[in-house]
Amino acid sequence: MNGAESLVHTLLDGGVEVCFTNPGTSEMHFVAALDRVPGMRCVLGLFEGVVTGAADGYYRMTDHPAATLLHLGPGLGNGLANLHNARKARSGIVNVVGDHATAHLALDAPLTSDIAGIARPMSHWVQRSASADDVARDGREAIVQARARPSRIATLILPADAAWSPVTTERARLGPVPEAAAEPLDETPLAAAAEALRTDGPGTLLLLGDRALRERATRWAGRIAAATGCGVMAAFYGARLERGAGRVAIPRLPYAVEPALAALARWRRIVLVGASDPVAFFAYPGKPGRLAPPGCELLPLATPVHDAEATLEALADRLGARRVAYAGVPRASTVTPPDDAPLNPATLGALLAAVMPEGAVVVDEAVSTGRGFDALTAGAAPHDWLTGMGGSIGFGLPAAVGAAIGAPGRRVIALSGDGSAMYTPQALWTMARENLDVTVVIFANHAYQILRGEFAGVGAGEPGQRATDMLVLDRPRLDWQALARGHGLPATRVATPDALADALRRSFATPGPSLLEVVLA
Ligand SMILES: Cc1ncc(C[n+]2csc(CCOP(=O)(O)OP(=O)(O)O)c2C)c(N)n1
Repeated sequence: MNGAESLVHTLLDGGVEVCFTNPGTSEMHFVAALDRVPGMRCVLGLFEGVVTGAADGYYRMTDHPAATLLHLGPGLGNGLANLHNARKARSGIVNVVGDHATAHLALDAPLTSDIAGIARPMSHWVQRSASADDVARDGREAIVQARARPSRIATLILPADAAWSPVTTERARLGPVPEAAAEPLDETPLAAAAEALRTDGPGTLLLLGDRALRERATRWAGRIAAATGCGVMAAFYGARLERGAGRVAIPRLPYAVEPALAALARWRRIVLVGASDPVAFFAYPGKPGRLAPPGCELLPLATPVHDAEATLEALADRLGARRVAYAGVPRASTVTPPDDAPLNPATLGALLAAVMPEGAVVVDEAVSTGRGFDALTAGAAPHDWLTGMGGSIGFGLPAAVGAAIGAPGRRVIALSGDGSAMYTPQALWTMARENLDVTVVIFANHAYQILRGEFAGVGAGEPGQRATDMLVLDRPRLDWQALARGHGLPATRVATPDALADALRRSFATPGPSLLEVVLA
């Protein structure tokens, strides 16, 4: 057995069963090992941002890390933006990054670079295997890191000679990696949260993030709210929010500063469960960075090291709310907007809520078009909602690839601005190659629309011609039908509600991927 085969065995033994890859010469022995060691699902991405974003989407749906295979420093560098998003989402990933054979490093060949230096800002753990004999130990530690609680990004640098040399010890395989346990809950914050809710429920907000956004946790939050009159909200970004008709209403904190301030203005205290002190995305002249009102008390109850569901259950118990009934969100109308209605964020949200199939996984990179979707889709058939946690666009299409692989049998709906989709359009090819059940909806407004608002918001005034040219995507217009077909996907262009509803329903009923271009301007 060589080092590469030892690593593939180690990954499989550790429960890492999917590898998103974009290899080069230094990774050829790892690629060969994928042939010789059965069991790994290997998925090729044609750009490293697809590979890392897919690993994020896969983790979000499975709570299990995938591996990535990346080509030295430049390959890893191409994947960093989506590793940043994955890190913010607390998605566990094992990156395997090939490197030159150790003796070759001294020659400073063209692809030589500081791989560990490139890896470190987006990795919690970085290790270079010194020899084939070390690969199993290092690989196992990478998996332990990726399966920690909260999960971590582990980057294992695999020199070509460590991959191709035979393993000379007995330690080529090290066996399974146990599931990391949550940290036990502290009594003091639990008692403080219970006391606050008991004495001033209507002045208290439960702000949920991380795993507190899963349905079972939200049910406890719903019971606590029903018993105490407290509010329940989700942080603006959530790795996976399980929501929809019949489930507890969990409105998301708005993105923009003024509506976010307004949403939080009335609370005297905020109990944080998997969420952190809410802050604005950016600084704006004259606006606060922290969103909680002055004087509002913050009560941190559980962080991602804790079990959010057990925390909320314990809190419900203290409040005598174990058996309290809560009202689920009523089912949204299944009637789509009339065909003569304009396609705008309001009609698009209502239409989506009307036709979304039960069990759908929505990957939301709809940016300005999707701003109102939260309220409008709250009563859609039960579904999961994934957002790009790190604010780095180009997350949506790759994450949809990983989500579809992690949740087979469920329809993935990737909602994307046209600007965002152009960062990682190669994901479309992987959807076609793997025949993934993904419906890609491109909101073609031919602009970086959100930045037009941000331009004014930061006090930059009115954009002139040169500034405007940096914010619009005209000259030429992108042809999404041609782009989709070029990547192997059937595509439709729609400009009216009926056409969109028909195209969505057809796509949901047809196995495999398709792309709908929604013409908004
Ligand atoms: C990696 C990265 N580069 C640039 C940005 C800045 N940025 C934020 S939104 C945006 C434009 C999004 O355009 P689009 O997806 O078409 O959505 P729209 O704003 O038109 O709704 C840009 C460039 C970013 N967030 N991440």
